[in-house]
Amino acid sequence: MQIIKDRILVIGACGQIGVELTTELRRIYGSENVLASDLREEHPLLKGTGPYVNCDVMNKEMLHVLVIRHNITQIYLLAAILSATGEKNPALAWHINMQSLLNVLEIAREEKLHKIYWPSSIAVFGPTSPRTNTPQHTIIEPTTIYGISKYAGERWCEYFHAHFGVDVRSLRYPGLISYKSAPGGGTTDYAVEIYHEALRDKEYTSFLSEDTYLPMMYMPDAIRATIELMEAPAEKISIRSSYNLSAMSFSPKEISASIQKHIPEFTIAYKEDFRQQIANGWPQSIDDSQAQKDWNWKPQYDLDAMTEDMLKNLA
Ligand code: VAH
Repeated sequence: MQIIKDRILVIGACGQIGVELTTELRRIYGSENVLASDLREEHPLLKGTGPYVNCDVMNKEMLHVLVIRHNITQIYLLAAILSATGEKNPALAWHINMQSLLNVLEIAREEKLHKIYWPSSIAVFGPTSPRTNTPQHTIIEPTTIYGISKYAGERWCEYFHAHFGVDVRSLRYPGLISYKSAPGGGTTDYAVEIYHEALRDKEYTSFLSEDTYLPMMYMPDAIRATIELMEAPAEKISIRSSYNLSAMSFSPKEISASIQKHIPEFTIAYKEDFRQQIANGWPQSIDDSQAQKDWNWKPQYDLDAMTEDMLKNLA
């Protein structure tokens, strides 16, 4: 039997997740088997590490030609407008977040692609969802356009799997923290900015109040979770909308205390902006027992381990 080598297309490869996921996929599958793409020009950390093309995921015909020409068997769709940016242009956020997914799901169906990955977010939950240990199945009434588009996208993923057998898999990422690439206009971006400014200015003004608890995860854990989900046998996957995923929860006050263990003179101030309202509607912690059960999910980084690694790599 001829083993078909997986050939992966990463859409949104220059974003906060895309840069690190593309690098890890190239390490696992071989650089020549992972085609990175984005609207933007190639991220410096990707230059010279494998094939790159400009791709507008909103142009379905062009994307379809790209998939056929490069014998693509898997697509990771990471392009999206995030929560804070989305609230500034709801119609555009809805259009981009939904049409990009529908374009990819249709092509996956037509070309019988092997697997699709599409990220959802804890932003699908709203103020009427239980706020602590938010379950996999519960009341879901998102109040941001980003959350609405991610929830609608989850329903489309489940539909394409049930009706057309598309093997699409998804994770409800918490806020993700990384040092390699900038975050993309989210409400949890404070948890990345704070490390940069702690090192540069020894101070940071948080746009979320000191006791705003949010589910968070260090990028290495998020990348590993994505790969472990995608490599799990199909029969282990019981959730075809999107899996709850969790590692830790912390507040601006707690992350500051963690930083002060390394930079004692660091100080934080608070000046809430419109993103406080978004954060108030999100869970404070997530129950990811279904991911633990189905494909043995287990995080490795807690707040202090993340802080140590972030400050070491940013310094
Ligand atoms: C955002 N970073 O803030 C994203 C994420 C849970 C937050 O979805 O919009």
